[in-house]
Amino acid sequence: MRIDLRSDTVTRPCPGMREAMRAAEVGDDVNGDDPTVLRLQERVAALLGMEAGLFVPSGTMSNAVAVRTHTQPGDEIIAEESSHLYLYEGGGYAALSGCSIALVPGTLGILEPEEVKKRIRKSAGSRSHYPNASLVCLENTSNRGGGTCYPLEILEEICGLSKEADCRLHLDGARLFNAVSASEESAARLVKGFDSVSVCLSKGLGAPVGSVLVGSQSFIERAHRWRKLFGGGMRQSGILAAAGLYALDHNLARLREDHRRARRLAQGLAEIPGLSVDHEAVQTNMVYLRTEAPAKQWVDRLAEPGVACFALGDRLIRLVTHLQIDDEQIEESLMVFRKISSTFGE
Ligand code: TLP
Repeated sequence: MRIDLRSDTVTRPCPGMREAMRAAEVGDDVNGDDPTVLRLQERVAALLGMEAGLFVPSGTMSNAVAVRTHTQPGDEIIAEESSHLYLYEGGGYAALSGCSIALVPGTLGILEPEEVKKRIRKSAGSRSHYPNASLVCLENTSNRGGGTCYPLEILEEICGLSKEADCRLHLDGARLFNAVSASEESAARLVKGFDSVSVCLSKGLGAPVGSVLVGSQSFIERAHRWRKLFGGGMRQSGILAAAGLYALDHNLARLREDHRRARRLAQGLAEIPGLSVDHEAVQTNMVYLRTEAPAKQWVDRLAEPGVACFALGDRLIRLVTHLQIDDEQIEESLMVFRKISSTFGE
């Protein structure tokens, strides 16, 4: 595909990143002596104002390890109804942690504190009818919400009420740095009330593999055991961690370019007959596009001239900007969209 807008996961390591990987000093991380992995874990923990970090192979495993570490089988977790944890992680919370899930409807993926509070239920006081809600999971940015960001006050309110109800808080921050870039806040400020945070290196930051789970020292010590059980202990993983460190050095500040290009894409697409965009939702690097014709037909016709994107519903397409999409490709994809639009009239 010439212009790959399917996801920010599709980027390939640039020559500088590959060189950093080649030159990485490695050890055996299962034995805890890979210096590059240790550096990455410390760096991400410090960036997020947390005590410790754990390098894991994927965002999915990072969330699974967090849920398992925070909960007991029979507990309930609370999450937004279109969260990645619920929609796209194979039901891991049930299969790997034995938890049920209480789904809360959000607006553009963002939860209202009152709605979260209503869903928290405890076994005590219910004659043991209810499970124990013990973990609230938020996602920032919200992927299915459109790449939308939580306002800081809402985060603080949800963290406060969850703690009062004796629940732990986990943040799926696969795209936390997009939220940081779109706000005036530091990463540490945005995650302050959380007990654990998962950040992905292989989305907008452009590394080929890996996520880092951060939290308190004691949380990470317990999480270490579950990473091992889930098969996520890696050996000379400094090669991968080096890509993550390179990404943190080179690709954080440029996320705002992806956001600017997503806004340009949204604006251009909204002018094309048969397409509409909710501009309020275009806050970071994603554009969700409503189509009058079936989304699958759009995706198939766009593929021919080389524009790749995903249909995420009958009439819904997602486009994602990333570090291998430049201004020229945005203009070229708009041209292709215009051309395809005219084929629906025929
Ligand atoms: N999201 C992918 C697909 O799985 C949908 C994408 O293309 O957006 N949390 C969030 C919010 C995510 O968007 C993703 C990946 C993950 C976790 C999981 O990360 P990986 O793919 O590393 O397991």
